[in-house]
Amino acid sequence: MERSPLQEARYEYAPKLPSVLSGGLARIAVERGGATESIADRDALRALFPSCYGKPVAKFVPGAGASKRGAMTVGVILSGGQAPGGHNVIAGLFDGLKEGNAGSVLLGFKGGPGGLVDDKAVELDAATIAEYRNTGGFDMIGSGRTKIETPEQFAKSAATARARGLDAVVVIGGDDSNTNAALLAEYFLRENVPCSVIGVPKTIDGDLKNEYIEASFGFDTATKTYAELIGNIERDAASARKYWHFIKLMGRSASHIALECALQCRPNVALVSEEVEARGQTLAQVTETIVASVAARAARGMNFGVVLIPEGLIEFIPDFKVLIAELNDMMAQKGDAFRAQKDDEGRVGFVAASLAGPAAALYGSLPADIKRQLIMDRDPHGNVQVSRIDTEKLLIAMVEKRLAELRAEGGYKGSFSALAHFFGYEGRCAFPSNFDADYCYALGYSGFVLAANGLSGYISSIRNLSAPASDWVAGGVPLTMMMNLERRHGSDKPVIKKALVELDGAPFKAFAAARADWAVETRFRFPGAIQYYGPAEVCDRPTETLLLEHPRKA
Ligand code: FBP
Repeated sequence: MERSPLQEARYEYAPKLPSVLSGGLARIAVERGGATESIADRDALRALFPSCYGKPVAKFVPGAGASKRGAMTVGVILSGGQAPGGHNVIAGLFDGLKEGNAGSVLLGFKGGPGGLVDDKAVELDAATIAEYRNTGGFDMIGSGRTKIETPEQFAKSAATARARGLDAVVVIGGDDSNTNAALLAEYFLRENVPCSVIGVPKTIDGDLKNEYIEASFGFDTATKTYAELIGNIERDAASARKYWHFIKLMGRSASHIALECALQCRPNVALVSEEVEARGQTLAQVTETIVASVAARAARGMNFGVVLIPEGLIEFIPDFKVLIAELNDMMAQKGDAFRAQKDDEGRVGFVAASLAGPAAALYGSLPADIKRQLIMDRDPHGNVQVSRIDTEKLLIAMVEKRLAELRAEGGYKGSFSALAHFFGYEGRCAFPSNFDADYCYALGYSGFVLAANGLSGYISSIRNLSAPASDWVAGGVPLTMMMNLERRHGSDKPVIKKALVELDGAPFKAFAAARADWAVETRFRFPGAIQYYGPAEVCDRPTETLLLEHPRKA
């Protein structure tokens, strides 16, 4: 494949490391805190994770490294959706390993967790790693969404670890994948498989965060990519003055991406699913929020604007939530009959006939495309594939209908011409921003230090991220600390708690304080393209979300 000039240039980029990690393995000591607890359901989790529960938080500090120095064999897995920086996690892990002992080996399990189960691995050597440094994508080894859950899958994973002589396996993934990592760590300890399991927080969605994980990697680059596109569209809208752009933004569940893009671009309307849920808003009420802005701007002669819509919105609208839950149950219970239908029309008819009450009425009222999209296959974790539901088009249709009513009543005299966009896949494989390139490299390097110290059931953690990289704090956090029990497929399962947008958090409050003005005036802000070279305040600036949640110390 021919390389672009930027790709060539990015090979030369040397990621910045926290100073504690830059002196080499021999100078990194591990400071351990006290026993830890999970965020909830402590007794149940203690019982489910007898070997891993309660381990201390680990912090890397300068000192005499107590790390294992023999040659190690480490496996790495990319799990779930692509996120910019994944290759740098692997590069950081590789460099740490080789620095620890030149004879160490890094194996890449191909195609996600399934690669471990089925023992499909490739050795990652220096030449391979060099080819992918500071580049986007997960194509070095591929990714997958296989969930390791059956006893057979666990046993096969253990067999792979034994056969390959793995000292550690590093799972780069989101909340579901890191939950899997915790289960695997527990299983390996119980079965005396001498292999550490270390997680790395990945997801553009930004919903794997807590006190110790300030951000998941990929969020920075993905939101900057979307914000560039939104800013460009805003400028086009303000120039042409004739279109309303409805932009759906990826983020399966949480609205962090939409909120971050709103803070960067100041659109006229940005919906936040968590707020819609908290207020118990119906689809009609959500529509009204948009209509109010369209009508107010039209009255000022501005028949243009920009609306941001989080991908997961409909799952947060209470009546849709009920409908989706009923659809999930129905598709699980009557799966054979459902799948026996010969085409989409048959499946939609079957579903419509199986539903009752308000869920049936809502389903019946939806446009044909949305009906079909709601019953597409779930992902292996049971999630509705919200990226494939055209919420932006549904909202355009709803707004058009409502504006027609208002016009008939004499309350609206503008013109409304809407265009639909969906930004998701465009941002997942961008060249990682300097922030993500540095952060990911540090996460990978830390993952190695955790493994070299024989720690298992930990997630690599880099904190103090709003400070310059040299001041970042590195270490590891026990995965069980982030867990609680949640109802999945009819039973209580231990899972890492997803971080949704907090309505009393600083990012939402900053947005809420400004949005009434943005809804009526044109306050667009144009972030421009990600800059890889130039002044640090332009090139290394983290997200608005991170800066609001973790203000820089003066
Ligand atoms: P992860 O949570 O695995 O990082 O994936 C996030 C995501 O990009 C969501 O934003 C999106 O809904 C989903 O993946 C799309 O999945 P797919 O790549 O399978 O279409």
